Amino acid sequence: MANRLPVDQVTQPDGSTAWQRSPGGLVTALEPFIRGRNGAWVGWSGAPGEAPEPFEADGIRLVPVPLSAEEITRYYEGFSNASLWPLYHDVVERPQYHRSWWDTYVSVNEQFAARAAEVAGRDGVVWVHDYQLQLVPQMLRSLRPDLRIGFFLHIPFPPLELFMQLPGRRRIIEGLLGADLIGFQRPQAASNFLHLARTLCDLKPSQGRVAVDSRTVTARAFPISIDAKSYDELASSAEVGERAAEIRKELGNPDRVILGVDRLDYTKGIGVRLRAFYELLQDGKLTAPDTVLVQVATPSRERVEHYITMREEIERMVGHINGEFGSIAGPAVHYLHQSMPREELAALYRAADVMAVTPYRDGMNLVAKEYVAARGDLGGALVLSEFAGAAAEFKQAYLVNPHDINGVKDALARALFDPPADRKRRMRALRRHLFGHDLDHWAQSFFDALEAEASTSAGTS
Ligand code: GDG
Repeated sequence: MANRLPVDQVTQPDGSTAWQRSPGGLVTALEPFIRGRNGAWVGWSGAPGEAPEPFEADGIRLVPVPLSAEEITRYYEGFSNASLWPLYHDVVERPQYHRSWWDTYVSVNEQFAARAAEVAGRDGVVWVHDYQLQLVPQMLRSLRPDLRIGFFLHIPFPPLELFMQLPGRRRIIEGLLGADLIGFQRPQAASNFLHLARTLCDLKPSQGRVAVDSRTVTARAFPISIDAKSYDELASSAEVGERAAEIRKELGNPDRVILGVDRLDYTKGIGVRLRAFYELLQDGKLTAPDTVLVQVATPSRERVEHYITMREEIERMVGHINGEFGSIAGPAVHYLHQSMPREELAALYRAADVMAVTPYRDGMNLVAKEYVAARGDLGGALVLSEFAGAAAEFKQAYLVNPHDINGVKDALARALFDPPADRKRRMRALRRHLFGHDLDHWAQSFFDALEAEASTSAGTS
């Protein structure tokens, strides 16, 4: 179960509509598990109004949950993306709370739970994903006590000091405790959760586990990953290699290319790297267009207020830098507010000397992992925020504190100018870690742990 089904509705040339699989890594990773168990995917279709009947797409049974326009505004854009999202990301923006948003979050979670309760087989396994559905585990358990329930949170889980501001805070913790296994990106998130279970629900967690009624619930880290092998293959293909060379040519054959790829989101610290790049140009440590910054900012949540203002700020900054440091020969910052095909992204990774990933807070950050997977040539260097989940694994990246602009400038300069042998050594170490911890490893270890939990709980109850 996830907020979204892994499909998008597309309009055909003849005007009729059809479903097309969205290219996300998650569905590819889970596909073998879903198929192998005769499973289904429960989620929202992405459009308001009535839901189509369950259907098959590329061999996976999809079970749509309908959402009205008002539910989308309150549950999805409101409580999920304007209350929970900023709160869980260290209050980078001030969360907004409205009672009507919370009420709709509860009722939509009820609809999801009811739909899953109808379709799950007897003694089946249900894996619930992400912050939009945190009440589902408990709701589903009360409808279907025979099920084994896992939950995975893709974004950070905040410390007690921040979480306590959430109206509905206790319901959320109780909701999650309906699962047998709760997975987080980082160990700190699991311990934040257990601390809250103690404070808000008067429970006694110990060593990553907590007894609830006659059950045991486990909370642990399962850092998500990517399909490293297939990304590596894609990025080292002749087509992508040619396109990477062409990109550098189109950029005017600069000496150095810095790249950022993010959803246009205030958590991603796009402004941080623009600021650092700007100051390096001002200091004369870099010159444009010998060095350029390419920033892909994929459109995201465009109806949510915070996103509208942040887009204006970023675009003003890009204009400012280009006004000052661009030339007739070309801009200093190439800013692309658009979504692009996977192949083009892989070519950009391959064309970039430095990848700048500077979020203020991020559950994991798959872009960092994709960049490493794409650099089978051992070229390139990764500048990575300590506040991204990926930093816990990628110790050999150029790690930075995104709140410290001087530190970011310094890391960018080192990543650009360190001797090639040092950069290579770092990239080799990053790749070694990544290939030993890919997406399949993540999904398999979660399922294994869920099965182990269920048998332990069955033994103790
Ligand atoms: C959440 C958490 C966690 C981006 N632009 C384009 C494009 N992308 C793809 C990237 C990457 C994905 O989108 C973004 O993943 P991230 O992990 O960087 O960030 P979120 O979207 O915020 O994801 C995050 C993740 O869940 C998984 O648990 O890591 O912390 O916030 O795969 O390549 N893909 C294409 N065109 C684009 O223009 N094709």
